[in-house]
Amino acid sequence: MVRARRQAGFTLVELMLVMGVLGLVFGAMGTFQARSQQAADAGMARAETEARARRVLARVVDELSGVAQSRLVPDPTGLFGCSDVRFQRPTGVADGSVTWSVQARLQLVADPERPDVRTLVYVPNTSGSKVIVLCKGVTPLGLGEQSNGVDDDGDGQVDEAGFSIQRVGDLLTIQLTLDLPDKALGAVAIEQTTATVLKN
Ligand SMILES: [Ca+2]
Ligand SMILES: [Ca+2]
Repeated sequence: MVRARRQAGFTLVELMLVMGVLGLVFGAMGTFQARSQQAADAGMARAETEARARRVLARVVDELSGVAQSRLVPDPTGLFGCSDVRFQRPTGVADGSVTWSVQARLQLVADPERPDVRTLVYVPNTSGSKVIVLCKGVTPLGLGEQSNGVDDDGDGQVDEAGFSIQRVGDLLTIQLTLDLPDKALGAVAIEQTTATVLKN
């Protein structure tokens, strides 16, 4: 008896199955690559925002360098912190007394292009008109904070703004919360904190 030889090649059904499997494999690979790229973009955006926040805080600390407690107005003590301070830096000594700079200011102002965030500005002379933008994208409230009269994030400040200064003793704690440039990436905001010591 002669056994019928199987015809070489694939049947149409086999080809369709193979194509279906390949489609699933390539689809999964595409999804994986897209998610990997999205995660990489989100990580990069976060790192850039954190670096920006650190640079701004370093500038703020630099501006507040040497400031005496009595030259910081209002005194940012208490539970609510402060996001608008005026201050004077020491400039030297004359006739045995410390001389002070003109009054400067750090404050949050509205951003006409983005009403959901604030802009942190430095005013070198409150009697002048010069205004230096330190950064945009400051959130109205600190990360994890809600406007409810409660310290939601447990940092010792109640309903603090995205830029907030608080004094405890001679230690000045400064917080900055920035909105990420692309909310589509998933994360919402990052917060950085630094501290500096006031002079007596
Ligand atoms: Ca808080
Ligand atoms: Ca709150």
